Amino acid sequence: MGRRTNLTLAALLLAALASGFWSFSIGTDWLIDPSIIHGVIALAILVLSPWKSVVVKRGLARSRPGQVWSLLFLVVVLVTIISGLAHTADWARALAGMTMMQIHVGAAVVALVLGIGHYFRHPQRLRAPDLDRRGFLRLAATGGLASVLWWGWERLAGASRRFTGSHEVGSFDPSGFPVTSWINDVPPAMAADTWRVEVGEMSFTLEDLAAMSEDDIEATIDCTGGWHSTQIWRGVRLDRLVESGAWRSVEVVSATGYARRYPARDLDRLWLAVAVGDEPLSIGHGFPARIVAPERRGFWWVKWVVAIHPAMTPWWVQSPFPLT
Ligand code: HEM
Ligand code: HEM
Ligand SMILES: Nc1nc2c(c(=O)[nH]1)N[C@H]1C(S)=C(S)[C@@H](COP(=O)(O)O)O[C@H]1N2
Ligand SMILES: [Mo]
Repeated sequence: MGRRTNLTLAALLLAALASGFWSFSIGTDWLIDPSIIHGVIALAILVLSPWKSVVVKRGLARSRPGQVWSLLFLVVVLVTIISGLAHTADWARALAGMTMMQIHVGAAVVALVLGIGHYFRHPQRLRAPDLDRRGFLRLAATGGLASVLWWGWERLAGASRRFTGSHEVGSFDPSGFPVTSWINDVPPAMAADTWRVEVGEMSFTLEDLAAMSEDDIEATIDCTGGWHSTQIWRGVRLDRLVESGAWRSVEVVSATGYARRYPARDLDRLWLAVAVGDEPLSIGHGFPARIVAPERRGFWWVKWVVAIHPAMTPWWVQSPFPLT
């Protein structure tokens, strides 16, 4: 009995991690929201807690070395679940200088490490009868209960969110949305008159870009930190800036070294923006120029752009999430 509970928990934890990163990576609305799948999987862990608590009591009854780690694991899993629920209910956007989402993902990654240790201290094997009819009925009941819990939580606490799970802030107010970095980039101050952006063999000044800007783009920036904001941006579409060629991708590089690579076929859906809501970009929001990438999550919206390199490299030759 306990073995089956433990194995189901192992599967749920891995599925929660996978669906969490999945919902982090999407920028377009799909038929099924990964954030819903993620929520149901996560709540299924709670559904199993009465059974798991029997295992825990039995384990703790025989004192063994290393149990402190199991208890730490328990605490970290609880922090992960509670911070997830707190994000959904919008209890607090930030705690101790971190957003609720940062706490959530940070705790989930620590839980993965502790969980691997826990598994190797308590290895469990799948046996053929686990996959019989009763096993499936049990799984279905767990999934059903978790779905009902998810639905109830959504009605009770779920503040209105985008399909990514993000909350709206300061739309159409160019100073109303947060200045955010992926990890620890500090806004670099750049002089408007000496700044240049290198695009392949060419180079443009801020004045050039302002003169070439013809598009007003209404687009939603949706940070994986858990907020989104819709603004009117102005800039130059990248397919008008980049010399045409048989490129496979373009890499956009920031003054800080932060960079992302996009498929060349997306150049007509990406802008180098110099203004938001009729005002120049503030330093924090990417002055002199930043990428506006509708349908892509915030980490694609490279700020403080200094170079755009067309290349023959496929766009996916990069880490799925930035590393700096
Ligand atoms: C041990 C792994 C994890 C557990 C147990 C877990 C648990 C939870 C829970 C309980 C919620 C609230 C669900 C709801 O209100 O419907 C949630 C929401 C969320 N989690 Fe996780 N999580 C885990 C890992 C991750 C990871 C690795 C990421 C991202 C990389 C992530 C991203 C999110 C997001 C974006 C939401 C908001 C979804 C929404 O509001 O609809 N989670 N998580
Ligand atoms: C939500 C995830 C989990 C939490 C919070 C958790 C927590 C705990 C705690 C606090 C104990 C008691 C202390 C100890 O004996 O080490 C324990 C025992 C145990 N856990 Fe976990 N665990 C989880 C998932 C798993 C998984 C995925 C497995 C294996 C696949 C597993 C296998 C075991 C076993 C075999 C015991 C010992 C039972 C006994 O000695 O009778 N647990 N767990
Ligand atoms: N150079 C650089 N660009 C960056 C980042 C960064 O850390 N460095 N963070 C990205 C992330 S994660 C987001 S959500 C947006 C935030 O843009 P904002 O500060 O204008 O809200 O910028 C993106 N562009
Ligand atoms: Mo972000």
